[in-house]
Amino acid sequence: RVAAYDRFMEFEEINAHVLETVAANPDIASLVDLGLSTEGRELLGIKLSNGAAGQKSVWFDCAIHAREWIAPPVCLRIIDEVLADPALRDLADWYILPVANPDGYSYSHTDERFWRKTRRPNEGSSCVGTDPNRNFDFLWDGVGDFCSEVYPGSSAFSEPECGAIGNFVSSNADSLVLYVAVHSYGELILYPFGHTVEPVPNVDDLIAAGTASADAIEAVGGTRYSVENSAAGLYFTFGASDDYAYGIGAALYSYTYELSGGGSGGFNPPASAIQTVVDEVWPGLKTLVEYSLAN
Ligand code: 0X9
Ligand code: ZN
Repeated sequence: RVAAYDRFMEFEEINAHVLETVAANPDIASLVDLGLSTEGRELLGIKLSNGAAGQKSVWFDCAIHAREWIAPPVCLRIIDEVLADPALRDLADWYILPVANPDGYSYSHTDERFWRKTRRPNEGSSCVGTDPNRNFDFLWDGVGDFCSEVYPGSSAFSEPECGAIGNFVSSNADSLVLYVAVHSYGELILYPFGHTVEPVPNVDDLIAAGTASADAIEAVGGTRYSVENSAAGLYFTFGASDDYAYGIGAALYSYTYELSGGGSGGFNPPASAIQTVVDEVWPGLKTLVEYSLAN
């Protein structure tokens, strides 16, 4: 069963697709059950591997921000490509989590299209949810308003969705080379850190890999992604997933991809944009994997 790229799939359909993919490709694919979201939805990742021991690994998650619907198709495209090409599986073991915030993603389909956060209630407030991309246990910033779109949560990893990813990343630190969080929007390839513009030790490699990736994207249809330090290119943040993966020393290559925007406000591209976005971003991600494993 091939993923749909002509419409935005709902959460249940994406998980069913993951399960069917694993069932249909038992020699290549296995389920990575990361546990449950606050509302009890399954966090189902997929591992694609040639089965050899001691392989390096790469990780991709999509839609940790609920409203960023253009992201899951990119994760599904990665799965399609890696299933079809044994050479990619010889490069590394691939781990892909298509919907990192399933409660929020579902809510953005049923109730509020532009919902960003998780759906865990905040005690003593009518404002629901935590920004999962401020909830990771790296320089977590404990100050914040429940009602803010970037509320960091009651503690680091208060959100089970973030704890699940964090646990995977920290327990696979030995093999993990590359961490990528796929977001929208802005056509940006962001590298650590979000809390400082001070260059990290391997900043030259991070920029070189990001630039090679941007070149590969541009070669498809002319869209130019810009490669930037998160704090310089965007704004200052604490507790983001990419900074966690880099900051704890798990992934030497760690990025946030901000895909193309669309619709009013940028978070609402039409379904007709999906195919173009996945077609241009896949070569960029493949290039990133190749570069990070070779250097
Ligand atoms: O603010 C975010 O969490 C991300 N942008 S978004 O518009 N998708 O919300 C950017 C995160 C970039 N990474 C770090 N700042 N560490
Ligand atoms: Zn986002």
